[in-house]
Amino acid sequence: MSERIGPRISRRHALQAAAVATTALIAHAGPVAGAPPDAAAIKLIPAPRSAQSTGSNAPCIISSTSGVVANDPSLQSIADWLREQTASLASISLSGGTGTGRTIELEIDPDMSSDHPTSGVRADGEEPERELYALDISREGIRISARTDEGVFRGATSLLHLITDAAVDGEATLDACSIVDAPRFAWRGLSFDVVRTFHPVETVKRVIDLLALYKLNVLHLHLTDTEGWRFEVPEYPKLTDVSGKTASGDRPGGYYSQADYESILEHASARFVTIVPEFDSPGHTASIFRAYPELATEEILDTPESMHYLHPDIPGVWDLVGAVYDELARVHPGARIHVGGDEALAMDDDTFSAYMDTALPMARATGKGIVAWQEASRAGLSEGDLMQHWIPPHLVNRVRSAIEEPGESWLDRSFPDPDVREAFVRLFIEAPYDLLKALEGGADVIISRADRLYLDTSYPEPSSDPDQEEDHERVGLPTSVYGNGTVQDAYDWDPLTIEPYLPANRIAGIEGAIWCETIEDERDLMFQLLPRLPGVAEKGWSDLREWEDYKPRLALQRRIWDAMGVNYFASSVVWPNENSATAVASPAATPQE
Ligand code: TNX
Repeated sequence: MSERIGPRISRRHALQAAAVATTALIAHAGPVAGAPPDAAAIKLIPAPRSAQSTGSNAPCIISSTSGVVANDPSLQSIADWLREQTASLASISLSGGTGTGRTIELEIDPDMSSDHPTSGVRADGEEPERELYALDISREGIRISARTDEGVFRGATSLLHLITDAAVDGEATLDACSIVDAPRFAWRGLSFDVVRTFHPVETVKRVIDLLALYKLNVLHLHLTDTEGWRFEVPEYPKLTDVSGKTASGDRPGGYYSQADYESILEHASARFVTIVPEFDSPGHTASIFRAYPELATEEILDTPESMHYLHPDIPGVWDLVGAVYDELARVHPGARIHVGGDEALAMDDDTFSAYMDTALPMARATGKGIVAWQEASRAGLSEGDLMQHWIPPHLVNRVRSAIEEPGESWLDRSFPDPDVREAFVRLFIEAPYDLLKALEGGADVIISRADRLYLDTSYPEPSSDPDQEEDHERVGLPTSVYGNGTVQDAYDWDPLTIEPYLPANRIAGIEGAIWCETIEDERDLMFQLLPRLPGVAEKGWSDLREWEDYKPRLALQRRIWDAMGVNYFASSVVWPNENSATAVASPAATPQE
């Protein structure tokens, strides 16, 4: 692609751009193959849709003499956030007013528009274009403008990265440039399992901080599962009194009180992250029966917990389901709730459909839209619903060849109970039709393909840090479960081509997932999230880039993670060994040193 898709910007921005006679293109809206060799000069993740260098001899110096000012009261909290983050990540304390040095101006510009379209669906129901922003850096100062406060926040995030990257001894020298940027997809999220391991409020907030840092805008909380229940429902106190105390194995349980939950929602909203809560049913519901065994039959309770399910004909089931949906809808300001629907292993098709035929309208009746795992499309999804697509073709093929294999296969060894085995086989054999069923029914699709986007897969590549050997061995599901998972594999794909029958205009967005069977605490969690999470963010935000262009930008991120004090896997694919890792990272010491 030789022609550049140029940004269409407001009159004032156009004048500013025209004033710079020697504008050089340094980043590109299309694949990097068509971009100039220095496209990676703007070291941002996610890569901006367009960026122009506006004179490399006229840098802007940011230091503690610089101030942050906002032209609209709605931007004050963003100005405060930027100052706080610049102090903690770059060790530069900006002043709250104009200061004596260069000023960072935050402004609402209602007329801004651009040629970088954002498609898909937002979790808060707002229009997809609201994250568009412009960031102008010149010798005279810095201006971030956008139509909305959220757009200004995304721009402030870009600036925070640039300052942190360049910070040396309390000063950051930034090259003059002009960025006009907006996401490719509206829904960019992470699904986070807080059941197998209960993660305290502070950990959830740190995950939200990381999402915001990479411009991800959805945190899907998987709040209920076989092992525990994390969300208070006043009419059913035993859900938390009993199942709030349990987790996987002998791990400590826990649940979020209403006050905890409010503070999580507040933290998320200040960072423009929407929480999408999941009540997973009809499978994954053994935690309900530990609290209210009268809602199951003797027959169901006699099966392994992984086979337990909510039966649509049992009296009382719908009172509970309705109460949970109503409470989720009441507490969450977002536009959607997640109804689960995955792996209802012991249900025959008719019972599953009968359950869904009542559950889905009941969830929609709360006034929220719904999201459901892909298996729900077997019962029928409709226009306005979102289907979360997770099963990759290689999993289906593995199951197919195991059935055809003479003698004992991995399936027989993994599922000695023939009923569980049969249910598991059926789940995967039918998976290839789910996408078409969802599209036919009118639902749009969130891409969550396990082989690219499940971040709890063990890293197949070694760590370049010998001290990580034990953690590397212990944490992460085997790659045979979800597929390959090197940091490069997780990056080398394109949302527009990953599913041949999925039209671009039916993609709501993309979502990574982190399940916590092997993750015991925040250290393990961060070890699995980083360094693959920024790749999820770039797939959702940026036009297609190549690994070679991404890798050096990713290598730089460890400076931020060190400043945040979070753990990460020292992938040998990104940092070939400790010495060369230091060589590609910023020459400056980390702000803490
Ligand atoms: C499948 S992915 C699940 C989760 C597990 C994960 C790993 C999906 C929708 N369901 O319940 O945690 O595999 O074992």
